[in-house]
Amino acid sequence: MKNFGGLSKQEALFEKSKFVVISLPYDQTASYQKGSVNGPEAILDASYQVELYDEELKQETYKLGIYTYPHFDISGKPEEMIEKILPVYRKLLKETDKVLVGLGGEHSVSYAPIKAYKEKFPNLSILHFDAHADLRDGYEGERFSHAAVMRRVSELCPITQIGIRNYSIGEVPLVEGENNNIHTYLWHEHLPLEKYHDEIIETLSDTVYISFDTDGFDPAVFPGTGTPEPGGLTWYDVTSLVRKVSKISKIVGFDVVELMPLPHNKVSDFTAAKLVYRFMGYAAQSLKWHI
Ligand SMILES: [Mn+2]
Repeated sequence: MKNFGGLSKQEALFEKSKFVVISLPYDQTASYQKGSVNGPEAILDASYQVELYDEELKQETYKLGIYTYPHFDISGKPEEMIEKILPVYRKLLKETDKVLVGLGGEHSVSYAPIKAYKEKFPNLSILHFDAHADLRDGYEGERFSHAAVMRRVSELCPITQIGIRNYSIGEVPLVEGENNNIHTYLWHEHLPLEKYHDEIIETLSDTVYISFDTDGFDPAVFPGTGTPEPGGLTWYDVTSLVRKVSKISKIVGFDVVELMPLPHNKVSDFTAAKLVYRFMGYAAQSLKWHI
């Protein structure tokens, strides 16, 4: 198995690493195109091409150590998948202060990490990037479907959604603010996004977990995803917001999900890998980890 960033064994020792990259390959409930099960491996592959000097943060984040967790089986029904991920996250969070980085896989894999994080950080809030609200109470009979994942998460802690431009009529009351735990910033009603940065940050607590569904990006920016949706975020829409968040709140963990690698176009794989590395940099700065 590959180490994130192509780091040497020495640079990727568990004991010395501030980051743990955890592959969550799963696409059991995907409703349109499957393939996100191959997302984690494609991100690890592409991470070899990411320059280790971060040009925006002007730092070599990898010097904090990035450990790549060994592959473990998460196949089965969503409830089984959750029960397989939970003990891994719980143990790491209990025994270390490392930032855990989940690589999806479809979005349903985010539930278990967030549940474990919430147990450690009672004040946790979620910054959620996505084209889809994912607020259904269930989908095709499955309560833990990718299309219901943020509904389940909102039962654990407050969520703030960015990039949303697709939801069903049943989700309208939630999107429009019926539930105090759910703050939805509809993409087409909040442009340019910079105008809303301060308001968005106000909705977050001092301890933030980022769940990043890559279909939040404009598909012109990021075509490799199973459920593409026109419109959406650019690279700088994302980085400028998260950079600001990192100056105010602690970013304690994150996941990047729903990459569906395309056979002849690596832009999405590389963008996901670079996003993961950039988010590590923001997390490090927010936690005042000095390199
Ligand atoms: Mn989505």
